[in-house]
Amino acid sequence: MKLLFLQKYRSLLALALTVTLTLVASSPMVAHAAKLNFQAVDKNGNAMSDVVVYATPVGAPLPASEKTEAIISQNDMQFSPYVTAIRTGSQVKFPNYDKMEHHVKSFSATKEFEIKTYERGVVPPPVIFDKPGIVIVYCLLHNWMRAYVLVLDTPYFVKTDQNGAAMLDKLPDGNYEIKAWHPILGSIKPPLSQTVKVNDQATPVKWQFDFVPVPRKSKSAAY
Ligand SMILES: [Cu+2]
Repeated sequence: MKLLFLQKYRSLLALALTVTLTLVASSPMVAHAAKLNFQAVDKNGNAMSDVVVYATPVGAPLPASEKTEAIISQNDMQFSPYVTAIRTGSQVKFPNYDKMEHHVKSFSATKEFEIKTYERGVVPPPVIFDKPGIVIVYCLLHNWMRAYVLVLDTPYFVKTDQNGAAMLDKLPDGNYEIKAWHPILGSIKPPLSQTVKVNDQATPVKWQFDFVPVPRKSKSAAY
């Protein structure tokens, strides 16, 4: 009887075993990791880019810090990218790819620094951001130039694209406090916040801000 059972279902068992092994082989290091999709819109319901969405585990420790590096270059008389999120302790390089000189300066309490006038092709020593918070970066020679650095204790962050969309994956199972920040909020207004239980839901977590972002200042607008 047992033999008959095995013969009958042998192919089915083989298939099940294959599926199981495939799942095991493709599993990440953590027990289970999920992803979350986000959608950010402004007061009128239009997509908002440059929104940093970041997740902090509730009742669970943050993973060990790892040093990362980011680049904010000077291109076409602007900082690029406009918004950068990094983890506390990370360093940022400010290479100048313009024909003009630039003079980079932050007055922010989170990280005050100055890179005095430097020309094309120069990559000054990186700036280390050792405290969480918001840093506004200026160029003292070109008053429209501005970049934002959001320094975060959590490694789980992402920035929305032109469609207002973003995705966080590799999130360990659990509850997260999720926040959404945009440069218009600056360091005065708090970011939007909600608590989410992570699962593989297809429906994005939605954020609606109560303003319409003003366009980024540019050289042409400055004269
Ligand atoms: Cu400049």
